[in-house]
Amino acid sequence: MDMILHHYDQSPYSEKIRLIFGLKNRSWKSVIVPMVLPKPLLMPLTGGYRRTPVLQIGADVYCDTLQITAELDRRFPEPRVTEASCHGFSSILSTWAERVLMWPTARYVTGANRDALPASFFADRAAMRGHSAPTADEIDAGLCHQRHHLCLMLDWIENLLADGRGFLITDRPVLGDLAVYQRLWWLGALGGKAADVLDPYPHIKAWMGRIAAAGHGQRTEITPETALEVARSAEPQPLPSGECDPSIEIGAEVEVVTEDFGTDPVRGSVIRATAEQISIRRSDPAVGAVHVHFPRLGYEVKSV
Ligand SMILES: N[C@@H](CCC(=O)N[C@@H](CS)C(=O)NCC(=O)O)C(=O)O
Repeated sequence: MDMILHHYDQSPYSEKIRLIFGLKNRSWKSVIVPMVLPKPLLMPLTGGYRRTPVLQIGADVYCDTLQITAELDRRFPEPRVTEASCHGFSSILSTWAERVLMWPTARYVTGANRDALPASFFADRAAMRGHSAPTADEIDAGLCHQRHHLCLMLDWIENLLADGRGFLITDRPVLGDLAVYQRLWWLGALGGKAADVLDPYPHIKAWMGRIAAAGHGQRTEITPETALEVARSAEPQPLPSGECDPSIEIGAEVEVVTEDFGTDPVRGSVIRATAEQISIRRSDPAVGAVHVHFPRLGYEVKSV
């Protein structure tokens, strides 16, 4: 069954998944989603989850790049991105990249390129986090501070690579590399006005070139309507066996909610819960029954 990535080209988290398609040399279908709400042709699949990207395989919907990565490694184990032998450090680095390095990269790249973004971008992202939208003057005033913090962290990455290693953790790119990479790749995206921040970092630039060499696999565009039709005419696939988390009852009605922001809950009945993943069943007139899969890390499961 085809893999359908709901994404947009400028999305750094999506770039991580596009690179995993490249590393695994896979063919995939691309559906472009809007950068800001509303996303009426995505919601029937996810039930309210608005973040980017989302992977759809038939009537199975994978939310969050952690879950997408785990699923791609399960289906196509060679080469593994969540390599067991370095999973600890790789996960620590990935979590640091996407929860700490995340902020100065996001604020600097969007601030420096504010003219290249849709007019509603800052209001949309502020609302997603429960804030009011910053003014253009506030954005400009913060740029120097964000760049300074970003450079402190770039120094650490440059230092890691200065011993001549090819990749951050092992002899090939794994999850931790891809998570750091997606943050830094974004510096060159949008209008390109943040790209020069990498100029003093030759080791980082060379490492980024080695990762980019994976490419994106074979991509074909399809419409969002076609993706909905694919879900409607498919059945969710049987779930892999694994040790279940006894604290979550199968069949229970729950809401899965992101812990950070973009917190629209996704409601459904539990079909599988392990220490690392939760899958719920829900239905929507546009797609019929779908299984929606989330990682446990970063998500709360609430009984309703
Ligand atoms: N933890 C999520 C974070 C994804 C994320 O924050 N993506 C950004 C875009 S790169 C986003 O969702 N922005 C809001 C949107 O696209 O609606 C993941 O790993 O997939």
